[in-house]
Amino acid sequence: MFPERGADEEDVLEELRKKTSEDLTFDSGRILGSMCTYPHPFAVKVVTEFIDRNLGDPGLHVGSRKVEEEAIEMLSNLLGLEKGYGHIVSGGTEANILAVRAFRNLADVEKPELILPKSAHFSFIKAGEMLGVKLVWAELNNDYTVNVRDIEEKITENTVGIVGIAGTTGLGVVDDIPALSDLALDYGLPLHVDAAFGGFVIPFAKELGYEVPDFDFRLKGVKSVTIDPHKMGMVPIPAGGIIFREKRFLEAISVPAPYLAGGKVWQATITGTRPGANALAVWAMIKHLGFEGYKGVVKKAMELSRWFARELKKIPGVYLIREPVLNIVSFGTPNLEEVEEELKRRGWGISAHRGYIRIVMMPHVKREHLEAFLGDLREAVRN
Ligand code: 0PR
Repeated sequence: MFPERGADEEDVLEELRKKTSEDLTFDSGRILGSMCTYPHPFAVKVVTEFIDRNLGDPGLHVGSRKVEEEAIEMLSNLLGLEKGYGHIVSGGTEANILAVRAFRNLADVEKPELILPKSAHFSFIKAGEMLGVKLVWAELNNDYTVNVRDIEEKITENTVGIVGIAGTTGLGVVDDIPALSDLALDYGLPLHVDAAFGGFVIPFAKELGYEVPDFDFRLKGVKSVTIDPHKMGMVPIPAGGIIFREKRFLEAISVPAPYLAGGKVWQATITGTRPGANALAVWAMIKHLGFEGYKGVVKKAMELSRWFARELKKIPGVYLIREPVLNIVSFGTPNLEEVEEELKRRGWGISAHRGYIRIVMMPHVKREHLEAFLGDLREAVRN
């Protein structure tokens, strides 16, 4: 019911705290299956200070628009491109939708089709439905990377683009993007790389000596990349990223918004009014942590994931779905559903996929949390 009269802030807050007390929080260490984390305190500070900025009307917030452009430029650099074109958006879903939209609009095909791995995130289902693009699902290899030959066989005159994934949602697997890039170039098709998760992991993991395939704009067939600062970038939700290699992709999805303060304004994003504060926080976090700072975050996460994978293997009956590539470890157990139920009953925030449990070593996940989890897992499996 809409209240007739207002209440004191303290009373309202108290009620809110009570209502949300059932939520799991990141700082409790119980959330092990999420790709989000407690945002970096500096990013929170930035969002608070600039909370009123609206990038939907860049003519009003001219400075913020420039900062967004600089954030896109820095992300492009991280991904091997001197200058890219894109936006800080609401998340990986919007970023993926924008990429599919650009590919479709540029292709001029009556019955557009997009070829994507069976491991692709469900955001592509939304994209396909909204954009009238038929999704053609490609098979996976035994190691859960996409089968490049199957993608090639599925190319038709209606194909508007190909998708590869750098850090799959379930297993953190990185597809053979170099091979996909070659294929895309051979057929004159654009390749979109969904690095929503991996974008803030792979560049640093590579530098640390982990063997991960190339995945970014250094490969000429890659025309767009999704990279989400609200995952491993530690920026508050919402902060996704979409970057295109060339301006024409962005232009293909831009619509005029002629009455806005900036005069001749074009909008490419799905959202109109959209948070400037989060884009500023992306910029600020990159400036604050730098490559070395993020490398340190990724180092801890990667080491923890390797340790956790080794520990899991010591539990009778528990098996890895595959050796981890990034900081995601997924495993199966006997009586999986019962084990999942028991772990959830014991207060663990895990992500139960079909056939396995996914643990994501986000910055809030510490070794002591995982040790406690392993103890509970051992008991849950035994029962
Ligand atoms: N692409 C990939 C590869 C993803 O893993 C995700 C989200 C997306 C795109 C879409 O990103 P947005 O959710 O930002 O639109 N992957 C996570 C997942 O499905 C999202 C998530 C995050 C789920 C936190 C749960 C959670 O607690 O696992």
